[in-house]
Amino acid sequence: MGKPDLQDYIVATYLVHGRGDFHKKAQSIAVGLTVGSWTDLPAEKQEQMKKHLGHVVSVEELGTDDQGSVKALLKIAYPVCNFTPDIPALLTCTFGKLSMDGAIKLVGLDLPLSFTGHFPGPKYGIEGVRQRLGVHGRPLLMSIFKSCIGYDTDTLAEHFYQQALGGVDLVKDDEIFFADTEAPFEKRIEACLRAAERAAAETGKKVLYAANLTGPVTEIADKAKRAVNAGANALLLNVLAYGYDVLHRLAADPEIRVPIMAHPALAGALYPSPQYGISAPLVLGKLMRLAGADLVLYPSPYGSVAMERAETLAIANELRREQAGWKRSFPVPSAGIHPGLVPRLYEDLGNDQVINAGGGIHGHPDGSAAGGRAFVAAIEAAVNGKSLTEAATSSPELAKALALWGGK
Ligand code: 1AE
Repeated sequence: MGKPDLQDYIVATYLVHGRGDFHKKAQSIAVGLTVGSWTDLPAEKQEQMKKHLGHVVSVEELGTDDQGSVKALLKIAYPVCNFTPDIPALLTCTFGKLSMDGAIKLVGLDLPLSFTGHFPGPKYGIEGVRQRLGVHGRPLLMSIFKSCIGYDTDTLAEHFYQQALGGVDLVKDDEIFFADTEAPFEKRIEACLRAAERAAAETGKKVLYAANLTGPVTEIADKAKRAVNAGANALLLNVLAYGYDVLHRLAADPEIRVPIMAHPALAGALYPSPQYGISAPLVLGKLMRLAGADLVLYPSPYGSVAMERAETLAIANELRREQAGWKRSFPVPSAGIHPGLVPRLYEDLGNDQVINAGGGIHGHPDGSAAGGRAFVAAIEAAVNGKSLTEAATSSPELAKALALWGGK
């Protein structure tokens, strides 16, 4: 059978390790994940099933690993007509059962317009979030609420005020904030937005608040709409715990008129193995944007939950690459970020990123507002090509942060 025209196929790339016949393996995937069996089918049935049959695009051996296993890249093309236009179908039909079949990792998904055209992508993206804040020409700064659980609404609103006073652009709930009876969701949103206005009267700056969207999946869209009606200006979702399709449906809903931030919780169960799982640029880059995340958190190469620099750049590339009809998503390198790391983050990603910190803001010796100011000074220095040491001469907050955490 001749090579198919790939514009109506989804092409999955797998990294496999083993000692067997990779061509046979590739052929069994192409058939097994599509029509089930081929050569045993009578000619008439083959004709009927032809449009659903998968094809091997290529098999490339890459050499031998330390354990003597041969590595290979297999590319398999799956007909778009086998998929419903959603991420559960995409993942199940390209890697569902296969993910449990030995040393195999999904490392690429080339998606044709006949599939991606059904996905609206991010509703706001980088430009939409910038417009909402009125901030252009520099990285944004986000602070993470730390210690949310067990605090009442007034206390959290005061914490919000301190963070906003420091000059951050966004504040997000901690992703573990589910049990919020002391600070119920809508009341907390209203209180934090009042705190944002109080801070804005002093700083002149707008701040977005991403409240953590929690609860049963059957109620989550209604809850998001209630949040919007209560004045919410952003939302946070633990996408992998809920499933990409939940994000997709929230992002596609015209009544949910706020940017959605994707938290990477659970991603470590998927990407770190060199032999198994799904690659980080797919899990946290391509699929998050496909599902409609406006901002995506992921581990930075320099902080406490380190990820390979090349992988982090590949994630950012997936989030920001030009793609017809889709807005670009903000990369948010996170975890253990402090002001001393700002020059490296800036060198890697430039202006279109969100610099995000929890401990690096709240752990400042003079408190959260001072922590924010230290970051503001570090970002301003990076944008203007100044060293942190030079910037610290006019920012006592930055000087104290550098003394505590290091950085030049
Ligand atoms: C990669 C996710 C980072 C995150 O969610 C988080 O809470 C970071 O906190 P810090 O900045 O490490 O204190």
